[in-house]
Amino acid sequence: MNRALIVIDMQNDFCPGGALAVAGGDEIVQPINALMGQFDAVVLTQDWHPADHASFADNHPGAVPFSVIDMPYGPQVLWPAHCVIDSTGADFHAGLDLSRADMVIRKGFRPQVDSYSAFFENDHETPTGLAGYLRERGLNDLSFVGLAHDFCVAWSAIDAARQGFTATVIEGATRAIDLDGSRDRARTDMRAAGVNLE
Ligand code: VGL
Ligand code: ZN
Repeated sequence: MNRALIVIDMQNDFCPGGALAVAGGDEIVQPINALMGQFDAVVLTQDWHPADHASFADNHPGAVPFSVIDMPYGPQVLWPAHCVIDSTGADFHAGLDLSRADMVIRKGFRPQVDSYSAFFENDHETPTGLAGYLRERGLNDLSFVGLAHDFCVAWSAIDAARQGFTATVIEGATRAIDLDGSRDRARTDMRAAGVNLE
């Protein structure tokens, strides 16, 4: 009764045709649906940004998407505008089975700080509340799937391991953005943090 499937950001903007499309992002929808039945709980995360979000290149005059700037909390990749609150791009992929989701947690809604991890904003100190929810339900064995492997999935799994959860990434049910080697780096960082890759 302690195993949760954490489904990261399975939203239109991260799937082919979306504003920040991850190659093959839609291929993992059915595999994720099939996994849901094997878990005691299913949690979905939803990237949820205001239009003036500081992670959008458009909000930095002269900046190009995928460049990196320094924010007060550290380096930040500037993304194309994506997952804007109430937009179609922010909706879950139409094929994703929402009926099994016990909990939907939104992240990235503070204009001045990005939030890759399901647990903390990118300042690494502002919690989303997810750890408390999982602990209160006794869910201590977490498996991560979804998008993107090398950003939100990796950061979530690393934070989970650091907080004492058992953390596994089911890599076949993820896809990576792979920006300048970020996929390999994410794998190295996850292993170093004690995340199981399967
Ligand atoms: C993500 C970049 C920006 C993700 C979210 O879900 O991996 N990546 N926002
Ligand atoms: Zn985002």
